[in-house]
Amino acid sequence: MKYVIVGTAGHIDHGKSALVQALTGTDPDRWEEEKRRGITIDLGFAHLDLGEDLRIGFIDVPGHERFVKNMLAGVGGIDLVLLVVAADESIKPQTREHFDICRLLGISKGLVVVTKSDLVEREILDLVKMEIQEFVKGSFLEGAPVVAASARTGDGLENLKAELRRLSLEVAAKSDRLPFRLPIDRAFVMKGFGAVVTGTLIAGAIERDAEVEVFPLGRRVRVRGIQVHNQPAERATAGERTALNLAGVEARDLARGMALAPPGMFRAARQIDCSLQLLPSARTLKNRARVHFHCGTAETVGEVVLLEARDLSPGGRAYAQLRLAEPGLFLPGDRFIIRQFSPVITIGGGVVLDALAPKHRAADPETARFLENLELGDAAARLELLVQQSGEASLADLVARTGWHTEEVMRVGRELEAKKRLKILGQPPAELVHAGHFEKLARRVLKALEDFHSANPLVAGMAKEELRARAAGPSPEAEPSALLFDTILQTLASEGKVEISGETVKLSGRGVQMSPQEAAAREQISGAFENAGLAVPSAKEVLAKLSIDRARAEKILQLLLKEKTLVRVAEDLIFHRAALERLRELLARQKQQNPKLNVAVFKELTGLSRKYAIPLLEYLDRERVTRREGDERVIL
Ligand SMILES: Nc1nc2c(ncn2[C@@H]2O[C@H](COP(=O)(O)OP(=O)(O)OP(=O)(O)O)[C@@H](O)[C@H]2O)c(=O)[nH]1
Ligand SMILES: [Mg+2]
Repeated sequence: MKYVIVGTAGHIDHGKSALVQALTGTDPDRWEEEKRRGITIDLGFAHLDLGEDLRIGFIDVPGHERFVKNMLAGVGGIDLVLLVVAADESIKPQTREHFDICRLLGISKGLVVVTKSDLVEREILDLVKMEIQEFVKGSFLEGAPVVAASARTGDGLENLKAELRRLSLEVAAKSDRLPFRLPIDRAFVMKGFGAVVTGTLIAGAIERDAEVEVFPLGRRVRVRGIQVHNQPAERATAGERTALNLAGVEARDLARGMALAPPGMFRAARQIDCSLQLLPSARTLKNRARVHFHCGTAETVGEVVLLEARDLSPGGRAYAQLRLAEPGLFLPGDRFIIRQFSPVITIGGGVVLDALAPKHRAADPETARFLENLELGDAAARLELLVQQSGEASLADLVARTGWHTEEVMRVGRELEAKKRLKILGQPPAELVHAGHFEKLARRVLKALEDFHSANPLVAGMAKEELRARAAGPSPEAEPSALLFDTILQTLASEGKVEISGETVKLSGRGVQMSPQEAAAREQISGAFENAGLAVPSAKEVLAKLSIDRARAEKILQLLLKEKTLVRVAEDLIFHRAALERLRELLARQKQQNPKLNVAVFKELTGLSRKYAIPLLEYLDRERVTRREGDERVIL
């Protein structure tokens, strides 16, 4: 069974609802107030089977200018528009406005019905048809059928059904390759079931018992039951009129304008980078103008930040950032409508290019160029632009920003990786890094090491964390992630450019560079401690005997400590490694005779005074050579 969604459009009282009722037998005007006033206020729904293989879901919209916002909540997901024009009135303001909206939303198929054909003479009917043909020239409806019909007499209805069937069979199936998304157009309580929401499923598929996230609430709820076009179902797919019974939420917490999507995948957005189109009938749009924003079933007010010029002329196009008063789930490719703040009329629309962009300032040509590339590029070009813009981006961020499944981001990412445009890091994949960014950081790392070695000839290398901070360049927030930084170091090491030992990194072949005088000092220091055995002199005494200045002497001492030739056991107690090793051997031998010893035995064994013995024993405890037990120690 193929499902197609048909939306009505047209001026108030032109017979939209009567036509839907004549076609389906269902009165789409559900409310008492609608029936009493004889006008449609909110969306109405009805179904029609045209053959065994085709079911049409009608969304009937109000024509009244005050309810265009309700119309906008219904028209977002439609496949076909039924533009209704009354034969006795022809084209009127909301005929134009609704038609503009359909064009701005990129609706690509439809037909025109001249209703109330029973009210006019043949010549008038022909005249109206001609007017309509003129009116739709150059639009998606040029050349579309213009069918005369009467809801009252039934005239023309069979012809209309035949045209509807023909066009419906031409409608391309909506892609279910994108993640599930349902903009909510109604939320209510159903007795015995609880919260129910309805909407046109605009992407993906949803199954019973699935968990979904409600945007912008951020709440997770379970799908307890599904109906597709009023029939119970296990699953709903893109393009279908869908009702979901939700567990874990009250109907009063849900409303039109919210949207459902897979949990944890997307983020509600407030700043929308877009390509904006102004209707020729609109007034010049000024930078920072306030507008009403309609996207999917959502509606809020927003401010337009124009990125190219200070204002946008009627009929013009521009890249812009919309700053919204309330957040919502909007993804690249979504079409939207803007209406003048006051008086409220439709003035334009556009397409979302990026809903997770940073704040832009007005008249920012670089951002405008970026958005142009984003708009015109294919999937690979768009993904590359997003990765390039942030240098490195987590897979999760890219999923939220593109609106694609993780697998799709990875598929396109691998294509780009094969072309050496980016690198995919992590196992499982966690990050995408632009090749240019990677190279820039690698160059910065090498430069930072070069600078470090020149400034610190007596230090073996640079601490990793310091190097990572230096790789960020002037802006600290640009510091590479640990994963990226490690990958850069590994790459440079495998290219033989750097050497990593523990937490220290140095350029290959670089490190400590000493003058002959410094090398001699180093020997002197090392020798002084080694010769002293365990009865070591203070560092101060050793350094005082050197012929080089105090600062350099101190650095050489640090170097010896760092490379562990010398070991600092206490504040002013430094030993040579060899002496400590001999001590360990001594204790190992002692253990054969008696694994226990006290301070007195230790002093006797080593010939040391208390001043050395106590810190050394504590050092041995720390090193787990000995373990203290009361006044004694056990040699381990
Ligand atoms: N004679 C005649 N009257 C019609 C026909 N279709 C609708 N009407 C009448 O026109 C009036 C308006 O019809 P609706 O179907 O409510 O018009 P609508 O376009 O749905 O109006 P809104 O939803 O408020 O925009 C009603 O009184 C209908 O009975 C028709 O084919 N012939
Ligand atoms: Mg109506």
